[in-house]
Amino acid sequence: MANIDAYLKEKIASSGAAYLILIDPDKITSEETPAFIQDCEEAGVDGFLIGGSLMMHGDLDKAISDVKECTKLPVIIFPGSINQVSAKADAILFISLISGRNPEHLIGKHVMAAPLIKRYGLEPLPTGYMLIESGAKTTAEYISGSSPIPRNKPEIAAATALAAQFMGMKYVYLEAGSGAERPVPFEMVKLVSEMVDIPVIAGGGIRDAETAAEMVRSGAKIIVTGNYFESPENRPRLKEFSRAIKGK
Ligand code: 1GP
Repeated sequence: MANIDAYLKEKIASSGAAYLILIDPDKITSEETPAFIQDCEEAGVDGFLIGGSLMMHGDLDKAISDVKECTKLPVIIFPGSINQVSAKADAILFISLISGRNPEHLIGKHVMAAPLIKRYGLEPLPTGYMLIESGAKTTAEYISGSSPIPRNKPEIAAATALAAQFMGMKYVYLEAGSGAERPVPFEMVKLVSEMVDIPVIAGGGIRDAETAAEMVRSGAKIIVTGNYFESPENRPRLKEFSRAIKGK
């Protein structure tokens, strides 16, 4: 699919918010993929993020091909590391870990990845990525070796997001971490959304439709869920999440 940035912004304009499902290649098999993608499509999901902080045995290329075989919805890489650049996706979140102060995650990895992204013809989506304290230490925090923004300091998140916008980033991502005990506080989503003009993405620890809806009411424009729908018994609720996010 061409121009994923325009696609996402059109979805946000028409529905108020977009809904992306995070697929962790470690957590789904090729056999399970078609039924899951079909459920997502029927529920009105707008696209897929694919990647993970840690990839134990999953094959990113294969996982992307599996998804793309079943859908025309965009597949966007959410890279956990420099190894997660694949020509098979439509786009890649070009993330800078702006909550941290580790130069490798602010520019180092990017220098290594940029030529590859160009060669593969992947659309980069420049994204200011912020880890937000969410209870227990998350994989993203541990792997990146950076501390999250304290959850009771929304003003730090807002100032950081504004700096990202001024640097030209197109999205800002408030991340509680996959499987987080607590999602990003609504108050923080609200303050950040009021501060910036670029779309705010919220994810991590969202396990019910009402939380997703409240994220959107607080100003988030893209909602991401991963873990919750990895369990097949939760999938009948996909539609409820999607409707809540789109304010229906
Ligand atoms: C997306 O990493 C999250 O930002 C996904 O989090 O797996 O907790 O939904 P969950």
